[in-house]
Amino acid sequence: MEMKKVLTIAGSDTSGGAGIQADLKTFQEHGVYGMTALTTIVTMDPDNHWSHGVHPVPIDTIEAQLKTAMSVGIDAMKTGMLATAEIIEVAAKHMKASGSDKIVIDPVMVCKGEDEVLNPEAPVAMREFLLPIAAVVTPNLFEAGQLSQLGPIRTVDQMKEAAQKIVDLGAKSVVIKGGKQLEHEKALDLFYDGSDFTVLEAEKVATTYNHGAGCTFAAAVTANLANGKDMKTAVSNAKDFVSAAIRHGFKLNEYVGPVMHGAFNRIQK
Ligand code: PXL
Repeated sequence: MEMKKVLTIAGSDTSGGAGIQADLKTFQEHGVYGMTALTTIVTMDPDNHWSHGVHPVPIDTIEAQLKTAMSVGIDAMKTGMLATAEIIEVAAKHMKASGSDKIVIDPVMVCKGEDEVLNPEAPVAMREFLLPIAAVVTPNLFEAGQLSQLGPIRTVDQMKEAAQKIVDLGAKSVVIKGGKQLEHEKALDLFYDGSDFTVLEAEKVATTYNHGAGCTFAAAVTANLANGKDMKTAVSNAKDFVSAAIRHGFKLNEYVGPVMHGAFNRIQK
């Protein structure tokens, strides 16, 4: 059996629920071979309310990882936390040079629970370098507001407007994760491929143990693309995968509860 190779260009979440850890666990669940280019290491301070420390990897080391991974030939790739405009630009250069049409951009701007944008230059650099090479972009509501420059998004109509703007900036498609943040009784996500809008509905799950849901969703889309699924199917399969992971989220400590990456395959289909 030919093994599909996937690459994540993302940060390390030491707590294991999000970032490169979420990506590798999700890739494994999909039977694809995961590779990594690590951009930052995120730590949490147990003596200060789990506040996050972001420790960037030197740019030369990031570039050396990208060269290593790209040299083997990658079937699909994704980005997560890229942290600085410089990292965004270097990652985009290597992804573009790969010629891949299966590039999933998860435009991570904040970690859950932290509401400052990691770096104000990041959305600008994402618009310029990442959206034009994206097969799909997977922003949450906040990130969609930043990428589209529409600001806070609260309704499905505003999600559609943001989706159109993101496609106008060069992305082939976009899925805006309204999730349970949206003022609606269901958890709604919006998929737009430049011609049709599809609203994906799921029951809201009453849990705060959903750390890593965004990374897991984007990684599942990437794995599905590597496995030959078309974009709409990849997005819909990924939503089922992450919904099961959220339903089985668990408490790690008093500050964080990650999703259960293996729930879809081993607890409930
Ligand atoms: O969930 C966003 C995220 C992405 N990547 C890394 C993270 C986090 C949040 O903690 O640590 C590495």
